[in-house]
Amino acid sequence: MNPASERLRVIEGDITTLAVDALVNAANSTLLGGGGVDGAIHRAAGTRLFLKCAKLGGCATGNAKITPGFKLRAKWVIHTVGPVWSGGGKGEDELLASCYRSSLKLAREHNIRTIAFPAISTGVYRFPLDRATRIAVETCRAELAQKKLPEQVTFVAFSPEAFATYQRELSAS
Ligand code: AR6
Repeated sequence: MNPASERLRVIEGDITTLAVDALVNAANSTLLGGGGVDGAIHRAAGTRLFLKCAKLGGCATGNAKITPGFKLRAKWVIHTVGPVWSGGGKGEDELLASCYRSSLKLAREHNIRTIAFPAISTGVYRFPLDRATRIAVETCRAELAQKKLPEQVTFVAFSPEAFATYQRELSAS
């Protein structure tokens, strides 16, 4: 198996187009859709995703739930709910790390080999990008060092700035 560092990569683009086993969605606690990446995933997956999500009973911040990907190229969507940034004193860092850990745990339980994450909480939820990127990379790196699955984690940056931020963090030891 490759070392954990070789199993993490960043690309810039639209997560909904990727042919990975699972996409992670930055959802809200209702799981009933919204704007940003959540809206894009629901539009691309079709109404069956909404109907499936409506039966899940919501999701707590820091947790994750899984559905099929329906019309997406990805077989699965893992819906996780990031924290709303409110200054950093409300457990936001730990809740964000928990999103990554919970998503990777669900992925392992479904034998998912390849998974793509958006920059959870860094849009509407206003988590500072540098800080969120560090948590994303450190948390995934630590998980991959301990587990065989997923084999590869792709971080999907939606701007050149986010791409550069991930690259910087991925090249830091
Ligand atoms: N592909 C990849 N990344 C994207 C895409 C895309 N198609 N679209 C946006 N991003 P956000 P949050 C990036 O706001 O902050 C929703 O309404 C975006 O640039 O989607 O966790 C939910 O329903 C940003 O870096 O999610 C919740 O109510 C990142 O995805 C709330 O927003 C996350 O931005 C969740 O807020």
